[in-house]
Amino acid sequence: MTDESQMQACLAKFDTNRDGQLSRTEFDGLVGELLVGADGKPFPLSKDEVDQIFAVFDANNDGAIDAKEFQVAWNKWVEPMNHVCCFFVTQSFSYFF
Ligand SMILES: [Ca+2]
Ligand SMILES: [Ca+2]
Repeated sequence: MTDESQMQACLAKFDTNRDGQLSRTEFDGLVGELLVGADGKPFPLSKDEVDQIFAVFDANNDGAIDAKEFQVAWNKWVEPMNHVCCFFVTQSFSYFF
């Protein structure tokens, strides 16, 4: 899997209404699954902290993260956590294929 297809898979997984971008609500799902500690439990982030992370992703401040913004943020700081993402993408894909 290339980095790009991994990114697309992550975006597609959390884009529950399939409009090609992540709303703040959909982002909650991503944070809850992506940002997990070594023990597999989600980091205890407050709503304000998630709001801040969302704001970092949502570069143009329109309240949604489109594929381009997602890619930028991905390259910046999701990729370093690749192992985590790789793990859950593989896990969820194994349900479908
Ligand atoms: Ca969406
Ligand atoms: Ca945006």
